Amino acid sequence: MAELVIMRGDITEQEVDAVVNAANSSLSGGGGVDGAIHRRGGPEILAECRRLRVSRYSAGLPAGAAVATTAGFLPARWVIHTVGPVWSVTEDRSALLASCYRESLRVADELGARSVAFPAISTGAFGWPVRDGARIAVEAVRASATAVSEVRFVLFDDPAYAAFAGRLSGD
Ligand code: AR6
Repeated sequence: MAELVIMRGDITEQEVDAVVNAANSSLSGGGGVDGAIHRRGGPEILAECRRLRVSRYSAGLPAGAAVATTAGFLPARWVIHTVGPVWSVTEDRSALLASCYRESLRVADELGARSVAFPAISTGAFGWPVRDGARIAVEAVRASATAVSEVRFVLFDDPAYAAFAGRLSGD
């Protein structure tokens, strides 16, 4: 089973095999993690995303799915783009959020990645409450049969770090 690690930091600075992008279905960039990855990773990531839109994902990458591209100028080798669900008070979309983590690890296994850094998917622009997002993330990773040896959650602020720390310490 993968070792789970948490840290405060910026996902674009991680020296891991793959970093996960909290993307949207268009794969054309955005704010938050997505904006930072494209800004720092350079144009080759977007160029590959555009090719994916023309080939495999003409209707966009669905929520819960994941796909890899080059990492451009980032220290990682690959970016795995996944689309989290938008938080809803009327509908339980937890399975889609869990699927983001599971599918990203499946893609990582296909690539042969051994270390993967995740942000707290959906907990920014998509509005998911961070403590619940942390619970789903940790449960989904722990339940995945993956060859990845290190899963690193890279948290941008104190509330996100505290949520993941609480979850990992077994509450
Ligand atoms: N490194 C690590 N974590 C970060 C970074 C960073 N550089 N920047 C923000 N976070 P978000 P989402 C945290 O909004 O909720 C984009 O426009 C942030 O504090 O990046 O899945 C996409 O194009 C939060 O805890 O992703 C989509 O349209 C977490 O990362 C939409 O936002 C996720 O915040 C996706 O929204």
